[in-house]
This record gives sequence, C-alpha cells and structure tokens, in this order.
Amino acid sequence: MTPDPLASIPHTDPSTANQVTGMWILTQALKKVGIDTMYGLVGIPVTEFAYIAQGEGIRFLGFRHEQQAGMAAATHGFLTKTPGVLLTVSSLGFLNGLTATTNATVNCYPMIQISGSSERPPIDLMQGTYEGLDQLNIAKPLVKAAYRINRPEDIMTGVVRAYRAAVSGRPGGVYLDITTPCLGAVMDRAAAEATLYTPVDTCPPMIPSQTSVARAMQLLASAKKPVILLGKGAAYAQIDDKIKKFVESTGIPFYQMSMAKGLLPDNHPLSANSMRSAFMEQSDVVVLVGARLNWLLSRGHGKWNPAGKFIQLDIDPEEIDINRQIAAPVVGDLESSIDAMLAALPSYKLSMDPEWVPYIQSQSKLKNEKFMQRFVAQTVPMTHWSALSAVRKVMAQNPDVILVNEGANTLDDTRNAIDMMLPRHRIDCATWAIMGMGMGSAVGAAVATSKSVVAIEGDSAFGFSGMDFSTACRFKLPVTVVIFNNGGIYNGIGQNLGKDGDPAPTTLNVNARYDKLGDAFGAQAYYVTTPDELEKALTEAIASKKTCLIDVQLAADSGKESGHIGYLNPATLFPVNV
Ligand code: ADP
Ligand code: TZD
Ligand code: MG
Repeated sequence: MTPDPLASIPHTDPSTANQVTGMWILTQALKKVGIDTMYGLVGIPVTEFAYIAQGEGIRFLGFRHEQQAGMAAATHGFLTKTPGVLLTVSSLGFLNGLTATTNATVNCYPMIQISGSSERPPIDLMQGTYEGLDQLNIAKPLVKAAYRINRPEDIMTGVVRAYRAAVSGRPGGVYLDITTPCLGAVMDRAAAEATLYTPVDTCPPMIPSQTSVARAMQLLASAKKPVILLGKGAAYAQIDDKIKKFVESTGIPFYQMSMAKGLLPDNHPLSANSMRSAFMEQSDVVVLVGARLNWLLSRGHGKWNPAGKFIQLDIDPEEIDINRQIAAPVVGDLESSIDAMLAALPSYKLSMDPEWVPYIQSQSKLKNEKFMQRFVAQTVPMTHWSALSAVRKVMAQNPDVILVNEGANTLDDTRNAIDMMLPRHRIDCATWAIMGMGMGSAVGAAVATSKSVVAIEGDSAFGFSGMDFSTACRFKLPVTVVIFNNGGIYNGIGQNLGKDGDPAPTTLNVNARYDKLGDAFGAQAYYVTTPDELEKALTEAIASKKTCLIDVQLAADSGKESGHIGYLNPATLFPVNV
C-alpha cells in the first residue's frame, strides 16, 4: 500500500467544536465588516489564514508580486467604496505591499493591508528573527492609520478600527499588523464568538455648515465665467445623478480630472474638457468638487486667473487653502454638500455671462475638430496616435468596458483620445503618476465589478507588473492588455552619451514580442502592426470575454520625453537624446 504523504502531517482543525485560532477569528471579523475578497501573496505566517478564509467563503486572489495585489485592493476600494484587502507576509512581502498601500493613501482609496509579522520579543531586541522587521513603525508615516493586533481577543477591534479608518473622512490606506503568535493563538469558541460584532455607521455623513453653503452659493451666484472641476473624489462618492443635476441645473461648464472622466459623458454639451487653458485664464469662480488643487492643477498658480475665486467641496478640512486661498470652502461629504447646494439653488439667481457657455461650446468644437486630425494619418509602423485611432473606435463601441491606463505618452495620449461615457470606468496611475499599477488594477477592476477591462500600457509601464498578467489568466478574468511597444521609456531612440555600447537609460526593446507572454500563460495573444489589425484584434478580444494580450508594434521614434509633463524635468545645458 502506498503511504499517504499527508498522513505524517498533524492536522489541526482550525475550527474544532470547542476551540478556534486567531486565524479563524480574523476570518470571521473580516466577514462581519463585509469583506468578501482578499488580494495577496502567501507564505509564513499567513498561508493557513488564507486557506481558512477561502474555506469560509472569502474570495482569495493570489498574485505574483505584493505590489500588484495591493494595486488590485486599492482599485477594488476606489470602485466599491469599501476597503480592498491586501494580505502579505512579513519583511519584504510587507514592504512590497506597502508601496501600494501608500499609493492608495495618496490617492484617497480605501484599503487595508493585513500583514503577518514575526513574534515581538526578538524583533524588539533586534536578535535576528525570521523575517523580523518592525513593520508597524515603518508603515505609520506612510499610511492613514496603522495598528497592531497582539491578542486574539483584540482581533475584532483591530479589524473594525482599520475598516473605519479606511472608509471614513478622507479614505486611505490602513496597515494592520498581526503577529504570528496571535494568528496561532487558541481561544474557546464561545469566548471568541462573543468578541465578534457588526459595527454600525462606519462612514457617517459629514454635513457641511449652513454658513459655508450660503457663502459658496453667494459666490457662485455672482460668477460671470464659472467652471466646475470634478475630481476622482467626486467619482468615488457614487452620487452620479446628483452631480449631473448640479451641473445641469446651474448650466455651468465642467472639466473632469483624469479619473473623473465619464462622471458626465465626455461629449456632454457643457463639457469644457478641451478648454483647460481658457477657463484657467478666464474663470472668475472655480468650483472644485472632490479635486485637489495640487500639481495636476498647477497648484492654483501658473495660468490660473490671479483674480479668480475658488469654492472647494471636500471632506478634509486640512485640504483647504493648501496652495491658494479658497474663498468658500464647503467641508463635508460630497453627497451632503451637493444636497445642500442643490437645496439652496432655487433661492439664488445666477448671473453667468450669457456669452460664456456659447464661447466654451464653439471653441470646444473647433479644438475637438483640430484634435481629430491627429487620427487621420494611419502611419505604419504605428505612432501612438495611429494606434489610438483604432482603440478609440473599439472603445466607443464598448462604453461599459473599464479602461486601465499607464505609461507616459501612452497615458497622456490615451487619456485625450478616448472619451469616457460612464462613471468610474477609467483607472490610471493617478496623483503620483507612478508606473506599476496596470495588472493589479486590471484584476481588481474585473473582480470588483465583474465587467470587462482593457489595460492600455506603455511597454515600460507593463514591465513593472507584467508577470501578474498571469494572475488575470489564472483567474480567467475578462481582461485585455494592450501594450504600446515603442521600445522604451518615452520612446526607443535614446542614444548612449558614453562609449560603452550599453542601451541608453530610456531604451528597452522595440523588437520584444510581448504576445509570447500571452502564449506562455494560455491567453489569447495577438501581434499587430497596423491600425486595422489592432481594431480587429481588440474587438475580438473584448467580445471573447477571455484574458487576452495584444502586442502593438509602434515605431521606435513615437513619443517624447515624459509625454505631456516634460517641463517637470530639470533642464540640461546640452541636448540629451530622448
Ligand atoms: P483628482 O486627482 O481627480 O483631482 P484628488 O485625488 O486630487 O482628485 O482629490 C480627491 C479629493 O476628494 C480629496 O481631496 C478627498 O479628500 C476628496 N474626497 C474623497 N472622497 C470624498 C467624499 N466622499 N466627499 C468629499 N470629498 C471627498
Ligand atoms: N518608476 C515609477 C515607479 N514610476 C514612474 N513614474 C517612473 C519610474 C518614471 N516613468 C514615468 O514617469 S513614465 C515611465 C517611467 C519609467 C514609462 C514611460 O514609458 P512607457 O510609455 O513605455 O510606459 P511611452 O508610451 O513609451 O511614453
Ligand atoms: Mg514606451
């Protein structure tokens, strides 16, 4: 008889009749707050916990790198208004994941990173224990909140605190450290069950003061050339109908920040999306709705009309006045603030210049017609624009597909080329403009919404997360990855200024066949060299609902340094070849 290979492994039932472990309690605590999905990468000391959680009905998506699991959790949080959960092992796994938790905090996405950590005594005495690292203290300055759970009876409290910190006020990333002894601690089942509860009112409304609403309405009513700026906070709030009503009942033109695109359709008659410079220079009153006056808006300086006044609707009082005086802050949650402003609207008479909207509309029309000329030349080898001429057609046919996007030229050109028609359908590298969110965000978006996803990736951007394409494949997600291969960071024609013959700092490989990666993981893969081939492949890929990869061959000289933000680079005294 063949010996049973598992027979010698002592089997400890995680939930025996009378006793349970910290791992079981953590599972139940997460279920109590409504967590049904975790993204992560296991090993000591969290493997058993992941098995137990999966067994208890929490979906577990195992990744190849923690950063991508974290990007998935962050995207899940942004799209669902509930924290995405990332599970990591100690030391490097924790640090790999922390990059995503930090990025989520910067972007105001709710997520919770749960990391197993080693036992405390040898860490505190720095005695060199297995994967020993003082994780809690490392996480603290980088996340919205950080807690450690040392005892099984505290697990529920730790989970509730993490949940509340992630979703209430300005959302963000939360770190929850749980020690190995605590995960393995045994408790009587009845005592453990007695610790479990469902918290109430986890994200209470924050009502703005009536004074602030009246001040804002008065300023709005006085505006001759107002504009409304919608940011990803407005998209996150999931009050799409109310935002639409606010825009349409005031009749004020609006501009949507990158991830707010689609909150109102990009082709809405009041869209000022192509009139950025004009309203910056001319608007006398600017209404910021869930958008920060950060570098993406020249921090309120540069082209902005120095005499313009700002109204800012935000949940975070500390966001007000950070770069420029905000004449009328409305601090509250967006739903309450927009409700209050809509309720007040009939009592005010707006005094918008009757020429303002027609001016925005006629100029937009001219600009849009000019912009469309970029798609006329169907150059082969393709440029970013000729590739996008194909992509925009297919995306227009599939408005309910979520678009994930990162790169430099690939990011900026795609953002401008592809109109979004539905809210929360564009996920990109956001406030920090980081690379390395693509595969994670694509997986998170597909899992959180059950919708199809198309990720448009620069060849460099894809490299940061490429191996997690295999995660989309393993979970059979309807994700199509489109790689714009121009052979480099910004382009593939950088020249080494030295004589060693190495590739230039920006040079990758314009002949790389990314489609072979698709073959390696059983995806449907395409290699395309013309806009027609790309249009056909992308149409077929989306329709298949399978995991697909399209390697798009661009010319190596397509793209310029840093896309649209080259001005942020320090100037050199002599030209460098990018
Ligand atoms: P964008 O990059 O699109 O301009 P930001 O991320 O800079 O957007 O700004 C989003 C803003 O929205 C943040 O200042 C955040 O505090 C705010 N915010 C997020 N959720 C809410 C909410 N529910 N109510 C009000 N403000 C919110
Ligand atoms: N590393 C990280 C984590 N984030 C970054 N933003 C960068 C490096 C610098 N960087 C950019 O800002 S864009 C970019 C890098 C490396 C890649 C641009 O190349 P691409 O796109 O192939 O993705 P294009 O189409 O060639 O411009
Ligand atoms: Mg590139």
